[in-house]
Amino acid sequence: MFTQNAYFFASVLSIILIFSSTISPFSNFPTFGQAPATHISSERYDNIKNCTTDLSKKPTSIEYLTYFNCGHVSKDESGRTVRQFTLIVQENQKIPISYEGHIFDGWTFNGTIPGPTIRVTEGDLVRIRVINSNENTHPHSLHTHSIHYAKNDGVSMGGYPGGAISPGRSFTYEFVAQPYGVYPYHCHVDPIADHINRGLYGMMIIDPKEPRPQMTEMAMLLNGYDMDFDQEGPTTLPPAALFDTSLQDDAGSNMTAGADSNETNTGSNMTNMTNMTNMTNMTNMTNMTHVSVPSATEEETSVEQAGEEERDNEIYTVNGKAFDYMMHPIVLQTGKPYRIYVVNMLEFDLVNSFHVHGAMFDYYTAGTDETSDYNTDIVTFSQGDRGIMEFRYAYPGTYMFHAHQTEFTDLGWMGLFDVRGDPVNIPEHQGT
Ligand SMILES: [Cu+2]
Repeated sequence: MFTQNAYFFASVLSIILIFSSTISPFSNFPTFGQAPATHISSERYDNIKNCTTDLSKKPTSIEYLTYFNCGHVSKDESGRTVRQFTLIVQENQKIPISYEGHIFDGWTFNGTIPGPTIRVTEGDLVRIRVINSNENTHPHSLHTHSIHYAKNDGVSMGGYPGGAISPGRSFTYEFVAQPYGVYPYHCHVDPIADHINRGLYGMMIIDPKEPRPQMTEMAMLLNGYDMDFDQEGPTTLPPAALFDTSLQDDAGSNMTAGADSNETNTGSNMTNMTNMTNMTNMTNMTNMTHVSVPSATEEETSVEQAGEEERDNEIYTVNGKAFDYMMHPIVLQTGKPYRIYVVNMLEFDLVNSFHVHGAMFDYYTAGTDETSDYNTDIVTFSQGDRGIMEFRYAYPGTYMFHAHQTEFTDLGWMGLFDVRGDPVNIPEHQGT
């Protein structure tokens, strides 16, 4: 089974590679950032981008890797390319997120977590119609990162109708795609963390008008699942009374009150540990910088922080399903350049990362520049961070890629590259 799937995926990638090689004239096309002699047509560009012809497909997490939805394409009166997308929000979706039977009670854009990768070109007029299904019980919205009018921002501040679409209603967001880069999109209805955790997010790629150097491309969206929803609900300011300095003499009992009656024993232990750790750190700082030891107020703040840290995930993935690319290694060829668009939509955990074994990659933060920021084998993301990785392998073999947080790796965020071919010499700083 494992071998069959690996070969199946290899054959799919081979087809992509063969297809890519058939458009060889493109290899002589001016490289990204240089002025072209002729302008590429949007049809030809969409071919190069590997745009899907099946816009209604629900890609599996394996297919998601190379599933690029470029919308229904037309031209307006001025000749501008118009791309139209439809995203249908459905709640109560049973999403398999592991090979061990874990089913997530998710909310989806078009039936998958993550939602489809939306791919457009800088300067396109983009229309995204979001339909909130009749049977849903929550309002939803679509917030895309990048530049647009406030009315198309998908937030309710300001009273814009696109900020909260009621069940049974729809709204069409419209903007001119700019600037080029890789972006997250997600629902922005409160409590936002819950609407994100439930699965309402995806990736949007705005390609530059002049294509990037051609190579095989993949999309990888990093996410997690808080499966028990134990912390769902709004996050609010702690009661002001907790921070009333007149109560400092009674700090111990205030802390108990601040911990709330529903604190578990585990929570209390964590709180104590946090306080101890903070005390130790602060004491060290005191020695170095002569700042005062923490006051009772500061300790109470750490109580609240400890409470926040209880919001976390049970499963972590790339493209939605734990260990999927361990079960189905991604077949690569030595010496060939690859590009991965990566977006971190992890909620609750503040930091995620992407580490590649056996190769170095050029990294383009947010994908908004034609020159890479650095060459590395690990990149760290906070929530919503994203970028582009470009790399080649010198030697054949099986290589891991995974979060460098061991916990995330153990809980699903790990995959394999199955690199084939003869060893090749990759110049220093390799890149692509
Ligand atoms: Cu929502």
